[in-house]
Amino acid sequence: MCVLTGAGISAESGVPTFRDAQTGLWARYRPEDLATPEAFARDPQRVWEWYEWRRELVRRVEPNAGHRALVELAGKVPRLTLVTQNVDGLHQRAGSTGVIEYHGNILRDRCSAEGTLAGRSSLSITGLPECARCGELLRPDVVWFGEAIPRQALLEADVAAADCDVFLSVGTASVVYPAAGLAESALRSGARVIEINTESTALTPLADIALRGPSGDVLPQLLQALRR
Ligand code: BV8
Repeated sequence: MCVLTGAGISAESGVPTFRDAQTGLWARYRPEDLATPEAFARDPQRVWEWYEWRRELVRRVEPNAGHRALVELAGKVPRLTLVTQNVDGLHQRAGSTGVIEYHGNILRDRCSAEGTLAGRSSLSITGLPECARCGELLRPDVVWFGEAIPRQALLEADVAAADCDVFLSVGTASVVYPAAGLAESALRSGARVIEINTESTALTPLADIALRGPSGDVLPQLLQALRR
């Protein structure tokens, strides 16, 4: 089994999805305009403000029944590979292991020049975090639009999608590539594709089964059915 999750699985934990109108302060910004290397080069302060706001929010929330159901599901099938587009780390906090963080993790910093992970260092005069080794700005360890997926994650997810018997897509609009291509790859390899989403998406017409509802309800129900 290969599972791909998106922002929808964290929605019931209180993490706004990308397609929701961003609440409050960020209502006027589009993620596509902030989550890019160009935005960071142009205005690192504003990009860091957005990520700090999201980090604080992620630190305050808890995994929900959907995250926990995937932990239990992993014990019920011969092999389950969990690929997430989310950067909130909630799958790991729920107990999932071997999580493929396709778009990185918002709670980690990395040096914008060396690419290496960095502990939080001294803040520069502008209040922005700098690399203790080279003095360049730190950035969140996430994949921005226009940036490549980390090689290891790309390869492992490709193999899991091509090899699986069942591909489960949970809480994603299936708009962002190459993540959205994983379900198509599974279909081409003859896998059954199941989608769990509160709405229909670009994947719905291609899926063998589309379960309509919040993942915090549907995933536990799916598990219940497996227990019989
Ligand atoms: C790449 C990390 C090439 C950062 C993210 C034109 C110009 C430029 C680029 C492109 C272009 N056209 C295509 C591209 C490629 C681009 C792309 O796909 N753009 C889209 C907008 C068309 N992709 C990229 O740029 C990727 N890189 O292509 O690089 C390359 C190759 C080699 C060398 C160099 C370069 C990188 C994309 C990664 C971007 N980073 N996140 C951060 O988080 O800050 S993307 C981010 O948005 C998320 O990670 C996620 O992937 C995406 C949001 O999507 P979803 O997760 O689906 O969430 P969304 O809000 O959209 O939907 C929520 C869903 O949940 C909905 O369907 C809703 O109905 C449902 N839902 C809600 N509540 C529930 C629920 N479901 C169940 N239960 C509920 N309770």
